[in-house]
Amino acid sequence: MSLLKPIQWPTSVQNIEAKSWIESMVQLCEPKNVHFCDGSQAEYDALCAELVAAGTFKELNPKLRPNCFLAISDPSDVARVEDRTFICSPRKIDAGATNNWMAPQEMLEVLNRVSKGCMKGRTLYVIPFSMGPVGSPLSQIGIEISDSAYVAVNMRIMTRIGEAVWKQLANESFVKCMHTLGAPLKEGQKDVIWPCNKETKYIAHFPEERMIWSYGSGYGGNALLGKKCFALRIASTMARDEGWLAEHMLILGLQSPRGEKKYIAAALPSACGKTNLAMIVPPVGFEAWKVTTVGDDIAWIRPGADGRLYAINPEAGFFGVAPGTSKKTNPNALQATLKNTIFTNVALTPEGDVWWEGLTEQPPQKLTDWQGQSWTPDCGRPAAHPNSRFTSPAVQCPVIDDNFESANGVPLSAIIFGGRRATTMPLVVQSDSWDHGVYLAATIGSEMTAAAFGTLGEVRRDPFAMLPFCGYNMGDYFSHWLSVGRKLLNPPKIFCVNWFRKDANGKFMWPGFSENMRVLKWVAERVDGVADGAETPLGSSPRYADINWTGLDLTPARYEKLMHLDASEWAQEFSSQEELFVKLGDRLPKEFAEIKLEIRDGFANAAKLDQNFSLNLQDHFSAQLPITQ
Ligand code: SAT
Ligand code: MN
Repeated sequence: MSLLKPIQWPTSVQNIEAKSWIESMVQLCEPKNVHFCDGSQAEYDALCAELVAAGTFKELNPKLRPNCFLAISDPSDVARVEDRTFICSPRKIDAGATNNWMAPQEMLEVLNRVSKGCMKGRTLYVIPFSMGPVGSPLSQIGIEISDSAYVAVNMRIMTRIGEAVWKQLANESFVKCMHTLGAPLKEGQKDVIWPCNKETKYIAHFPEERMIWSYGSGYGGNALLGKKCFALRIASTMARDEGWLAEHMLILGLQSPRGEKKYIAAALPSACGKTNLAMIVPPVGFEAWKVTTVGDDIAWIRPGADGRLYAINPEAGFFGVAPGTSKKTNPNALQATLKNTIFTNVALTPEGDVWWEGLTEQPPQKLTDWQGQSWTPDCGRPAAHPNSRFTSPAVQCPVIDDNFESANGVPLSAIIFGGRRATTMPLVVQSDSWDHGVYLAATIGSEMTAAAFGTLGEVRRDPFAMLPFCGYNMGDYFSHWLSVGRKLLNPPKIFCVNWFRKDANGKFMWPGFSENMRVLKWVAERVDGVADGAETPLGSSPRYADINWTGLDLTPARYEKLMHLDASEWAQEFSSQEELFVKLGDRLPKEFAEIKLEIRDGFANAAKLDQNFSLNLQDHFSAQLPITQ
């Protein structure tokens, strides 16, 4: 069936490939209207007003939160759906053992079938966007087609959208980002406030065609396709082909009391505090240090002519986890959410403001919870969904870095990798070399969080914090990291951290948040070669005396526990790492076998010094751990 009304092409839309793709999607999806987004404030305001009229948005009290809205999703559509996420490379092996795969042709057949008429009764929005400053050599362009006005307004905060992008498109290729809620409306059918498809969801990636096709969900990374789908899964394959890196990393600027500034990137899994670390407020005793934010989630990183790595944040906004964000944990993020912000799945106060667990020590006496039910502190339910989010413009962050818009990016001095581990992993360790750092990052594990459907708290391997986001074979990804490092004259130093270690009573041993600054200072000083450390089987770690403890009462005994490498925990850790290695098979870089041996020797040497350690390790290395050659 052809569209009744012909498409009214704005004059700025000239790219032939874009036009024919948009045309074909319009034919397939049969929307009621087609709207080309120009990215203007007037358009944003009009779409928000429509969302309010539809009941999807509630306007918050303009005196408390000017130009802010609250959206409540369907209870079944609250997080990324990893089991419905597919990498459709022509060969299964190129998606690798850590990704779901379907043959491109087969997936296209499915998507074409389910998408026939999928936008009936809805408007199809065409959203041209740039990931990174428009025109920067490090930026990339995408066009998202979506039948969700919620997506259109979120994309305006998260990316740079509008006319300038069409101009740029005249001489650039683009990533096709197709999104539908999969919820067509019949003639006269009343819409629901959060349309989605409860039965069928596909988040499909076609790396060869640089295309994404997302069906059935309206939430976060499933629907805002510039984010995980493009900036990580598709971009990681572009990066592999072109010699750069697309990473799940925050970027921060760290200025020492002497006025020297270093940029540090840090990879941590979803909902493990990247936003908090990116905006960290130095604690008592560190007032002369200054931290600025370049990005809180994604870094695109390229080797520069001077042999260093340069990074941009391809995003323009923060899609941050709300619960736990407070004046104490992240005052800068709170400041960023005071205006022009979209909240999703948080609770509503009687005054028309928002609330979430942790925002204040004392919860309000009465709230409307994220499902629209009335809520009191003793009702036994969380008021906000654990994966509830705020979407805020990055420029509203009071400590946004001067180079946030820099076309050339910022030079990286250090890269930090981390996971959420109650046991096993020490507070911080520095790798001995680039290759050793790649190995440590590749073997990281983390407890699962509410950011994805799955078993909360279960430890899984999350290499580079990229497990759900790597668009190709994870073994090839490790090799790519090794090969990028080999070409760098001046590579960043690599560190691993764990803020989440717990004591025997299940209490966090490290205070985290602003106190992480103590670790950042050590990192910066290691980069300069002025801080000491001790050799451990995993790399160098600060001794108690190497950390500045002004203003924090943390005893040497407690520190010892935070840094301790426990032999039996490591026995388990090694076999869990081995499971990942076995899964990756012969795509695992050959270099890893040698690094593994070195680490084993390190543990064996430590064992010589400690009888207890020795017994377990002997067991472990002789029986449980086959060393892959
Ligand atoms: O929903 S998102 O994928 O954007 C958030 C996250 O998991 O980091
Ligand atoms: Mn993330």
